[in-house]
Amino acid sequence: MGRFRGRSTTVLKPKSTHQVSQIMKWCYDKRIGVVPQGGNTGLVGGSVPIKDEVVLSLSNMNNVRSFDPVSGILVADAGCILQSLTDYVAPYNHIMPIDLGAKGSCQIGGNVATNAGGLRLLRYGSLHGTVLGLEVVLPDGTILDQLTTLRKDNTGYDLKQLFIGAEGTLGVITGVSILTPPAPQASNNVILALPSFNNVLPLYQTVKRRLSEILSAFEFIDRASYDLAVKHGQGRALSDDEVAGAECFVLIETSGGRREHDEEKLSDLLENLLEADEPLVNTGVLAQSPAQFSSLWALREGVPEAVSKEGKAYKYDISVPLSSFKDVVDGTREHLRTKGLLHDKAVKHVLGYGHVGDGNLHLNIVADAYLSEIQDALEPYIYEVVASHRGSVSAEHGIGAMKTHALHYSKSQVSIALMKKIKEIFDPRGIMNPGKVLDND
Ligand code: 2HG
Ligand code: ZN
Repeated sequence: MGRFRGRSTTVLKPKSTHQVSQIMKWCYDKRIGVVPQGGNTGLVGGSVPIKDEVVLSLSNMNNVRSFDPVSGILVADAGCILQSLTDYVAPYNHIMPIDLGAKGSCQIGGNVATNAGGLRLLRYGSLHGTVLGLEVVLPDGTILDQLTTLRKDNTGYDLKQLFIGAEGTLGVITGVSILTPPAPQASNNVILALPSFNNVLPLYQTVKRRLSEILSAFEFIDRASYDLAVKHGQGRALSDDEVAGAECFVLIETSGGRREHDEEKLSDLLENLLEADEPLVNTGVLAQSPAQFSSLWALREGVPEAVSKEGKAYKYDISVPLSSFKDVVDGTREHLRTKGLLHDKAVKHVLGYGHVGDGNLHLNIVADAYLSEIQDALEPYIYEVVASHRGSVSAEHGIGAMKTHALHYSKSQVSIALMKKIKEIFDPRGIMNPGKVLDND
């Protein structure tokens, strides 16, 4: 993101849990701040030292420890790259329960530490459900071995949940045990062009009903996001004629057990949508080959990349009721316009896209440069809008360094006080990823 900077002089790259433990013990004794770092692909500055902390990179811990093809349980070092784990389990006909655009460089430990959501959450649920066990090095060097491979373990407090989404503020995740689902026998996708945002919700209802168990993703891309993705070469799904009159797009993926059955369901759906008296969609393009399947996904996954190529991005990753997605995006654009900030030298685009199925909207404001006027116009404006919907200021990217001041919009004072007590128990010297998630005060 290029938004967060510190003055770290040292990066340590341990090769074993024992070495991580020795490093943490040393830093604990000397009260040295430590920032655990995975693939460094986060969007909220969670893996960036903001003062003079030591960076503890997990990159050299990248071995699979075990895989059981019967249960699908994978145990891996935290530094394993997500794509390499996907490749590892593929010959056994399994997939990772998580998939995201950063798969080629993000690491499983970072995924778990940030409770990354991604594109498969609709189908496989969050990491709070699929992670079975963790190995964590605590700030004083103690190794907490909870690397169980049991599907069921109901013996008291489930401590591992505290580290999932703690963004490295309670300890360093060094190993992960995770349940991988069987690979679907058939996957397909379709992109639909919609004349109006108002059709997204009825479409979602129809699609859920008609595709039922084979629906695995339902992603939303507004027109501005689509145009930007195409402009920056992130795939071209539809012809000019097909996109004419489209206010937004929806990408649907199916994953099921029998190709003919799934394809029949998907083409029936498409036929039904296009032939309805008042069609919810203008047009739809069904992937006809694995290459087309990938290029439809590339269009959706490529939106953040297109945003980075276009300018400096202010990213808000929020949960609000589905019905308000468009109002939030349009409202932000209007707000910036009334502040006189919507022009070529300030804000160039306001985009909305994201995981409709999860109620998660990515609101990206693309500007020419990071400017304090823009920042002040966006915050607390956006957080107040989110709070008015009782939404979340971070649906999937986390709090990191970016949103510590905004935590209270989504968490009550009672919750924050308890979080601080938990932090104090695990990290009494405040050396674990200081200044992230919770304010230092
Ligand atoms: C996505 O869904 C990611 O593409 C990134 O969560 C979203 O960059 C963003 O705002
Ligand atoms: Zn996302």
